[in-house]
Amino acid sequence: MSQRSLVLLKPDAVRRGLIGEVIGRIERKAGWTITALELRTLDQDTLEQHYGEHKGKPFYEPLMGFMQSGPVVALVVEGERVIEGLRTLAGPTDPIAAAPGSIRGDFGTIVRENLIHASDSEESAARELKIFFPGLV
Ligand code: IDP
Ligand code: MG
Repeated sequence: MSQRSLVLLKPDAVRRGLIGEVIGRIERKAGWTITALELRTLDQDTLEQHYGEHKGKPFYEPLMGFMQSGPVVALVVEGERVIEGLRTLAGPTDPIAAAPGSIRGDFGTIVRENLIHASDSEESAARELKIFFPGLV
């Protein structure tokens, strides 16, 4: 089942020079294709739409600040079971709990600065793709 997912390489990944490393892992998955890619600095409005489900939680405001602390790489990835597959590639939210071999497990230590966002369901993907790539057909 071919799907589309919205991926963000967070400001920590960009700052640390890990764009190539992370995108390389995505590219090496057979049959997955990057169909849009852009380096951009996110504004508050975009982030409120993207992370609206977390509004009011203790980590929300620091997350907003962090996500605006530098540019992110936003990309669209298409392919077989790409939503589930990217979540596996990323690892769980807490990088210390994430297995070595996953992106968060290999490179992260701080929950907030966990390098990557990937849509968690088809519904989220559709919603997030509209926010970041509204021109996509
Ligand atoms: P996810 O990115 O694995 O889907 P979510 O629960 O949707 O995780 O949280 C969104 C983002 O908010 C996380 O990726 C992480 O950057 C941050 N975050 C989530 N929980 C915490 C927390 O307990 N402390 C600090 N930051 C958090
Ligand atoms: Mg999430």
